[in-house]
Amino acid sequence: MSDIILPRRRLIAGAGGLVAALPLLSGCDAINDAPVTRKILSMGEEMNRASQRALTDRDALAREFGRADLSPIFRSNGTKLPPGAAYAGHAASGFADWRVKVTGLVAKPLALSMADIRAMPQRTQITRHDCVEGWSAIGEWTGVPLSRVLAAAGLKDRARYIVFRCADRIGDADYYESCDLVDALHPQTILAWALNREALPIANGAPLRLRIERQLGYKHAKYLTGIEAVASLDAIGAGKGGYWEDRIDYEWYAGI
Ligand SMILES: Nc1nc2c(c(=O)[nH]1)N[C@H]1C(S)=C(S)[C@@H](COP(=O)(O)O)O[C@H]1N2
Ligand SMILES: [Mo]
Repeated sequence: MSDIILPRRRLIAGAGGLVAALPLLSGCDAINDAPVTRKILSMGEEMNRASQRALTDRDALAREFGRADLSPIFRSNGTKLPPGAAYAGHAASGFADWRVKVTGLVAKPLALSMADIRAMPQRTQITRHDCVEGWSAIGEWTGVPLSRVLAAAGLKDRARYIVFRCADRIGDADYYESCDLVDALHPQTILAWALNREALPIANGAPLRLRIERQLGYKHAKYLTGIEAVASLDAIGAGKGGYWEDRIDYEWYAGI
């Protein structure tokens, strides 16, 4: 069994706080010899294989495209301009005073300016955005990997989910989203400030939006104001992990 457990341990260690969440079978006890135990262990082994496959798949990269594939126009959906004087003021001053707060289960809470974010290591990726409403678009995104921001803040062991807070309100509630640490630490999960090598347009989430490339469009929170590490989503919004998840039957894990 060690050939199964060891890669899982490595993978899980890479995800930091996930370590305690996933049970590992120990394969070296004397009781292994009892036939019933052996049967149960081999069932566990199959489950290990299945969960390893699932985790490995979730680590895979989303397809990346070339510049020739870029959509001529990257349309906007949902909020196109957050209402209110506060956002208008930020937009008028080029988001010079915009801060993205990193809070919750972190060793060192942060309040990052756009200059701070641009000074961190960057990643550029050309990916396809898929909206459940039935459209797709290919865009080139540049931003800081979320893993870098979380590393700078220092995730505490109890952190299991990352909540994304947004500046816009739809109807009676603020837009928000969340993901687990597999997606939060995925190399293509970035906080993007540029679309097609230009400053992110307001309609697409200026000054900063999430790109979480293995999931559907509504997970890609725009107008980011906060990033919060939590142990549970129960007390956030209505507890289903996102604005649309709380209201209609959109899946929390919207994998593509
Ligand atoms: N803050 C915020 N983020 C949001 C939304 C929104 O209304 N508000 N809409 C979501 C949906 S449904 C989609 S498809 C994408 C659209 O991104 P775009 O406007 O850049 O096309 O943003 C997502 N993120
Ligand atoms: Mo969407």
